[in-house]
Amino acid sequence: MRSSGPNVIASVALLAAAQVATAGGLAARVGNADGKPAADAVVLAVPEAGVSAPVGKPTMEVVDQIGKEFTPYVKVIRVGSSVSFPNKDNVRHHVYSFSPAKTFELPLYKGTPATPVQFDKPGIVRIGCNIHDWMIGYIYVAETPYVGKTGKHGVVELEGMPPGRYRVRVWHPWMADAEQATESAVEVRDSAMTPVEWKLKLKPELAPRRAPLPGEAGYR
Ligand SMILES: [Cu+2]
Repeated sequence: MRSSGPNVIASVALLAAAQVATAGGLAARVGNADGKPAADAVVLAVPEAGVSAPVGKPTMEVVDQIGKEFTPYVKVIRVGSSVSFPNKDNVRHHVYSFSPAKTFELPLYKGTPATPVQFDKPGIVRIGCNIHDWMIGYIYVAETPYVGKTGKHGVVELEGMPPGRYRVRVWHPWMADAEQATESAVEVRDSAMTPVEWKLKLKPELAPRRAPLPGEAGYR
């Protein structure tokens, strides 16, 4: 009888090589109308027909409350994932959302609520606190595994994308225009980072962050 061992090993090696060779990505740069870097911009790539993307698993995520602010300000999660909202302050918070993508309420609490909140619909969830009006945060529930958030340099890279055509778009909490207006088709190629860039009209946030900085006397 012939052993199948060596053939199996060869197949696995070929498969691994094929996977390495057939991934590309996007190098996204997001700025304001003047081209200054925009942090906290969410960049998404949704595969068009013919691109087989792996189904990502839901994850367990955290949005803290620190210094009477949501941290991070913008959180990106995959649809189906859950978020816990630990309160790291010594005052109580009352976290809520009225957004259609997820309506929920965590009545006044300290510490970590026992049950994380599951986000089962894609969309933008704006979270607030009933006690501290200025506390505003966002959870972007993405329908694609190819998603990321820009850092302070306005840059994010999406990697491990099978080659093909994607609908690519960007969202920012201060964006004046509709998210859908930013969408375009982009071809992702093998072993290459395709550049994409947006200059967004950003209007100032209605409720600017105003928690005291560390070491500063609290204003209330
Ligand atoms: Cu609060």
